[in-house]
Amino acid sequence: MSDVPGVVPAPLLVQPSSQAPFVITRSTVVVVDADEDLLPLAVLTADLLGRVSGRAVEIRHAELGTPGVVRMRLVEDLPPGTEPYRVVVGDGRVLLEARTTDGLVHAVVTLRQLLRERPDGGVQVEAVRIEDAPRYPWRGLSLDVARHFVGVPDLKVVIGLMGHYKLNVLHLHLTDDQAWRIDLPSRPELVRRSSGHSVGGDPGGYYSAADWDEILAYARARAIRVVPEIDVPGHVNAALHTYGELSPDGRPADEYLGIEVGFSRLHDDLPATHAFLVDVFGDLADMTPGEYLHIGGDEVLTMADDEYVRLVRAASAAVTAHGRRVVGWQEIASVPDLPAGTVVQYWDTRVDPAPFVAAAEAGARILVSPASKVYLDMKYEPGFPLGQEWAGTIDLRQAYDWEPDTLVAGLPAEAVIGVEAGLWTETLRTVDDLTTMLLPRLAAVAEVAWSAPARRDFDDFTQRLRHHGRHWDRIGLAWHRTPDGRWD
Ligand code: TNX
Repeated sequence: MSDVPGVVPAPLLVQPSSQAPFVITRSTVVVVDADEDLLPLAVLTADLLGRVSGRAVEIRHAELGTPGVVRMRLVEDLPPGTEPYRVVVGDGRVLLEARTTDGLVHAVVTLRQLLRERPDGGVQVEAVRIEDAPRYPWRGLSLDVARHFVGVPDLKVVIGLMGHYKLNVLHLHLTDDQAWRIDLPSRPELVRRSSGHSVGGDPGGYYSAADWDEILAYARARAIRVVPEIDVPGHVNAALHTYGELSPDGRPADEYLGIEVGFSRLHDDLPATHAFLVDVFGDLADMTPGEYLHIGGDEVLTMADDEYVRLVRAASAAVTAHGRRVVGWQEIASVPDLPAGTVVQYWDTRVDPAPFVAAAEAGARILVSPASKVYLDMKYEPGFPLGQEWAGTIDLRQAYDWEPDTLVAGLPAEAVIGVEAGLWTETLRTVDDLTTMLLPRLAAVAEVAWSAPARRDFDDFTQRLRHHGRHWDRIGLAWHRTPDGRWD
């Protein structure tokens, strides 16, 4: 299959041609329709082409018949959905087409991956026609900013990588036992009292309302939606540390900076609990556009089933009251009558999936995040200096060679809405730590989520990925040269 222009995830159709390549020259311009929505993307593209070539690339509105043109436009003759796109390179020009700006973002990313340095130091793209569309509508990364805080500049690095691999959902795990990382207008005490540290006493932090807007906009410009998570009714020690009223003895819990799980919990019979749920999910809904809010629901090890059901229902009701859909970890599958359209996130490969399959059969949508394949905080190999090992080790091939549709026996394939990688940060302290765990495995997960099964082949993937290793080096990202890749 190796039509190696090095695009990851593999597009649906790649047709090299013998026409003249596109070469960035002094006369290269980006041409867009006079459509306000397209302008920011045209600016980004011109900037990118300018940076890689060392020449200033301008933007024009008129249709130019000259070579050296990157033409960007919205069209209708593509498969349905917001994401399909087309890239046509030949006769010294580039045509980028999609139905929506999100589709055009994907086209620009593909173009970026096609750029190659010429022996004379210039930059060019070989003639090719690419037609592409994703397999799944939800291609996510879940990032834990609670165990170790990830500040806005570092978060932008992660978002940039997601965009480069056409991932479209950033799921932020904003709260946990150790800390609360988002400032909510009705509950300012949460970050004031419970955001100061990270695991092991490392520095903490939180996102202000202005930070949050900046994150949303940065993601949006890269065709990425943000799904924030406030984890309840377990993983709540940070909230218990802020508010004594959330515990039966009325006393604030001690700060917790270890890495145990499952010990903290809300209490259904305390009135403060219900006011808390209404406020925090209400604020989160007000601050975040988009369809989904994540309520957590995982690893509540010290609560009777009936109380768990009541609390998950209360959190879900707080979300649906704002017209949003609920996302929750797989444990919520045990709750009868989840709201219509709820997304249940499969993660724990160690337990019996029967309740989970039953929820899917009853209409839940399933997001597939098997810890043993896509928890990218798992070590690459035994003895790796970063990460954990409770779900095993995950090398590049293991992150690549699996099938979302058939992973869980009995799961109806049409219930699967997508694939989400996870990055938990108990052991990850710096942006270099984050990118070392993400690269190259994030590219593997992205291909699982985007590319048609018939287009997937590990050997071909590592061939295409070779070029990406050079790119990560060039832009100074830390990454792991996995023995099962083919690096220079
Ligand atoms: C399980 S995955 C957790 C997290 C941990 C992670 C570490 C899930 C829903 N819960 O609380 O951080 O393992 O890999």
